[in-house]
Amino acid sequence: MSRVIRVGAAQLGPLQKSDNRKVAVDRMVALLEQAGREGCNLVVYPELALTTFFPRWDIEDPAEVESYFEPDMPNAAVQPLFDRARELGIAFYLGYAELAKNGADTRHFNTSVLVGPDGRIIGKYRKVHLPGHATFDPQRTFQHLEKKYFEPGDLGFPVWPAMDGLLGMCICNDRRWPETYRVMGLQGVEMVLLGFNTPATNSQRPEEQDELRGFHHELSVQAGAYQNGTWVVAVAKAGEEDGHKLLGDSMIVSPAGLIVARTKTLGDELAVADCDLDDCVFYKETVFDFARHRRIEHYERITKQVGVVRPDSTAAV
Ligand code: ING
Repeated sequence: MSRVIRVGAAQLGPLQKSDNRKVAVDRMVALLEQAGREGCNLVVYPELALTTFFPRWDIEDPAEVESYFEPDMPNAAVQPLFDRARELGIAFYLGYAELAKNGADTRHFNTSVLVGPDGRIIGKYRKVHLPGHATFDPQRTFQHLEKKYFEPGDLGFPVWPAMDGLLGMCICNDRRWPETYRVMGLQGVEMVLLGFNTPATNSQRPEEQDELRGFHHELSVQAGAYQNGTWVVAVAKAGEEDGHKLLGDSMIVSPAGLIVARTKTLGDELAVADCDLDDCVFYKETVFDFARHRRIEHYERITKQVGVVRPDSTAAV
């Protein structure tokens, strides 16, 4: 038997600071219509898909910072996307900047939601691994101030029963950390959905070749998929935003770690693949049968230590 989800990786081209939510939503709806014509059941949009990647700017005005966040989801600006997806019966992943209000307490997260084909939110994820820095860094060729604008996610790495399988989410930098996939892998995840906004150059090593950035992106996603026997769908916001280049290379990776679909441009582009969740079973029952092969008695450092603790050079072997 097979459990095929036809997935549309809905890459967005650049969103400029001057582009409002309607620009983004109209383009996402157009990709949704194409996904509908191509028979997709699930569409994955990028991280922070409603605005430009604003953490590249050191914004002093609190009101301007708040203008990038969504107090509610859905809201009037994104309702056309929710409505059209429900009409088409297509589930989707959407990344956005979340303003979380709890009474007088307001918190800021880099967030994604998984929305079912009926338009209801199945689950929410808040980005755990925030890259970059919290204050202006003059040493960098450009800023990456996610630690200024967002708190680390507080929801862990959940996995939800959905679409006849087990689906999980993460966001951008999370894909570089094996812990991200393994925590979901230990819940049996069969498809990890993620959006990303990845600068095409290294702000701390400008001479680094762009190709290396692409290689590290592919390496991270392919390893995460294979080592946990799961599909991974990784979708970029790409192209040049106000003079800053973002990586494209959106892709759909199989549990074997193979790239089965990928985008070719740096614009709005849909890459489609039929993803059979049953393809996960062989890897989960053989090479990555965690219950048979893992030896947790040797893994304690992974949860007990944050940074590196080097061995005492005088310690006896
Ligand atoms: N962007 C980048 C990412 O992890 C980065 C930041 C790039 C960190 C390359 C380290 C190396 O893809 C976001 N938004 O996390």
